[in-house]
Amino acid sequence: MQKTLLMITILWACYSPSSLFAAQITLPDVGGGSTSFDTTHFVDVANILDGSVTNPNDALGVDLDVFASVGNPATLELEFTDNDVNNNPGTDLWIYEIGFPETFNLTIGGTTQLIVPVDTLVNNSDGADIYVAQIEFGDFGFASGPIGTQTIMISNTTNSTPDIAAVAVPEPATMVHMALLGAIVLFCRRWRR
Ligand SMILES: [Ca+2]
Ligand SMILES: [Ca+2]
Ligand SMILES: [Ca+2]
Ligand SMILES: [Ca+2]
Repeated sequence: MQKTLLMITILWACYSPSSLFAAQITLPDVGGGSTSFDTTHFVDVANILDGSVTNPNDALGVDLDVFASVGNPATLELEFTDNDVNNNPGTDLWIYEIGFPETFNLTIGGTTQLIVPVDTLVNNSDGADIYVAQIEFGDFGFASGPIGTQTIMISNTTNSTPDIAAVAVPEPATMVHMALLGAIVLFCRRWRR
């Protein structure tokens, strides 16, 4: 019985490797592509530091149809609690912004930069344009590896109202997943012999 279950599991793994990614969410990338995020990689806590922020918790999670609107002036503090925040190869923090592409200030570890979101060429289910800011932690002065803070601050000093729909760190486990997939493919090939 156990052997049968094992064989079924191996067959499932051999023929459905994509199901290993069941805990992942796919969101639009810049220029019409898409990228997968583990569900834990989204930001976890939202606090209003000052000013008026409408629906701050809509910056959490994966839903691009609802968003936090950061008033003028206002500051939204976002914290990751169940996932590491590292300066990995490639961009490290993606912030989704909806509708008109509003700029905002982003503060991480005491450094502030003006952020300009880029069009994904994809709309949400309400027909609103989806923009994304892909942040490189090296631009904020962080070395490779853990950046030493789990908190970011989005502040608005302009006349616009940024609409923050989702904030996530993209796939620090991509290399692990690829290695795992490679190992499974290798194992399946050997098992079939
Ligand atoms: Ca998280
Ligand atoms: Ca990086
Ligand atoms: Ca907007
Ligand atoms: Ca949202």
